[in-house]
Amino acid sequence: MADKKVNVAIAGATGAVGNQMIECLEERKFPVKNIKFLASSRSAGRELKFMGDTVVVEEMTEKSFKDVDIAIFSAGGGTSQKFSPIAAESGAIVVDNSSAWRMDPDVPLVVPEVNPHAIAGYTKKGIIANPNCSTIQMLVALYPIHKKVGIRRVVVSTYQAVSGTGKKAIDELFDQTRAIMNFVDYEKKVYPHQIAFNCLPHIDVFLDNGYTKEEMKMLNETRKIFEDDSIGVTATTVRVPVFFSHSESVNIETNSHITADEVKELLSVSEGVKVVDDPENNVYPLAIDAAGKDETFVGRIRQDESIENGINMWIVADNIRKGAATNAVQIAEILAEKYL
Ligand code: NAP
Ligand code: 12T
Repeated sequence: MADKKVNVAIAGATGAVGNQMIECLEERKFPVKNIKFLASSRSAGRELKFMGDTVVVEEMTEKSFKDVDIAIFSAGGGTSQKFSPIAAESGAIVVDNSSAWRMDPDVPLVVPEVNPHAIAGYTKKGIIANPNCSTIQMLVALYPIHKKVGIRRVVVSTYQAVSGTGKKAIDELFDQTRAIMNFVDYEKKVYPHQIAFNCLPHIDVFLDNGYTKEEMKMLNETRKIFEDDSIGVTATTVRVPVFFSHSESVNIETNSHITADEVKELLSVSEGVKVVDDPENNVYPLAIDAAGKDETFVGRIRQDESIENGINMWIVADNIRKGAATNAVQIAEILAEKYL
C-alpha cells in the first residue's frame, strides 16, 4: 500500500456492518489519517474504539463530510439516498453498502475479484456501490468459470443468515430461540413469522412478478457486474436460523463443457476463493466455519447429470465480511492506492 494516509468516515458505524467495517480497517491496516464515526442522533455521543483510541460517535449531518476522502456508508437505503450526494458534493468518494445506488448507470457496482476496473467510473457521481451480499459471494466463485467457459444460466437457492437484516434481527433469533426453549411467549418484531427453528422463503419485499427484491437483485446485479445482459439468473432467497454466513446452492449451465475436476482446479487458484470439498471425509463449506473469514468457500462441486453442460456447487461466505464490510474496504484500498 502507498504511504498516502486517508481521512475516512464510517456512516452507520454503530450497526452490524459498521462494526465489522471498523474491524476490517484495523485488521487490514488501512492507511487512516483521521477517522469519523457517524450514526443517527440516537447514538451520537457513544464511544467506540479504533486502533486503541476512543472515538466519539457523531450525528451525521450535511457538514459531516468536510475534509473526508472516503466515506463508507452502511446506514440504510433512505439515509444513503439523502447523504451520499451530500458527501460526494463535499469531495468525499462514497462506497455505499445499501441497495440505493446499485443499479444507477452512473454508479459502478464492484466486486474487486471480478470488475476492479469499473471503479474508475466513480467520477460521474462520486459514488461506488457495494453489491448485495448474496450476489458478491456467488460471483466471486462463478467469475473464473464464466471467464473460462461462459455461464448462460444460474439457478440459485440461498440460505441466508439473520445478521443480513441488522442488529435487531440477530437479537430476534437469539431471544426467540431462548423463549421457545423455555416455553415462554415471544414477540415477533423483525420478521413476519417465527425465525427460530424455521425457514422463511422471503427476503426483502415482494414484487409484482412474484419474486422478492432480494431475488431480483441477484439477477440484475450479476448482469451489471459481469457486463453481460445475456446471462440468466433465477433465485429463491430463504432466511434460515443462522447468525452469520450465507450458504447458496448454485446450479450453472455453461456454454462449453467443463468437468467438476476442472472447476475444482480452476477455483483452487482463483482469488478470494477456497475450495473445501472432500465429501468422503464429511468436508464441505459450513456457515459456522466461514464466519469471521474473508474468503468465499466452495464445495460439493459436481456434474449436473440432467443437462449437457452443468455444474452444481455449494457456496458459503460471511455475509457481513465479504458480503459487506470486507468488500467495501477492498474497494477503499483500491481507491487509496490508485485514485486518491
Ligand atoms: P443495523 O445494524 O440496523 O445498523 C444501522 C446503522 O445505520 C446504525 O449505525 C444506525 O445508527 C445507522 N443509521 C440509521 N439511520 C440513520 C440516520 N438517519 N442517520 C445516520 N445513521 C443512521 O444495520 P446493518 O445490518 O449494519 O445494515 C446497514 C446497511 O448496510 C443497510 O443499508 C443494509 O442494506 C446494508 N447491508 C448491506 C449488505 C450487503 O449486502 N452488502 C449486507 C447487510 C447490510 P444508530 O445507532 O444511530 O441507529
Ligand atoms: N434485505 O444490501 O435482509 O440489499 O438480509 C442486504 C441484506 C438487503 C441489501 C437482508 C436485505 C440487503 C438484506
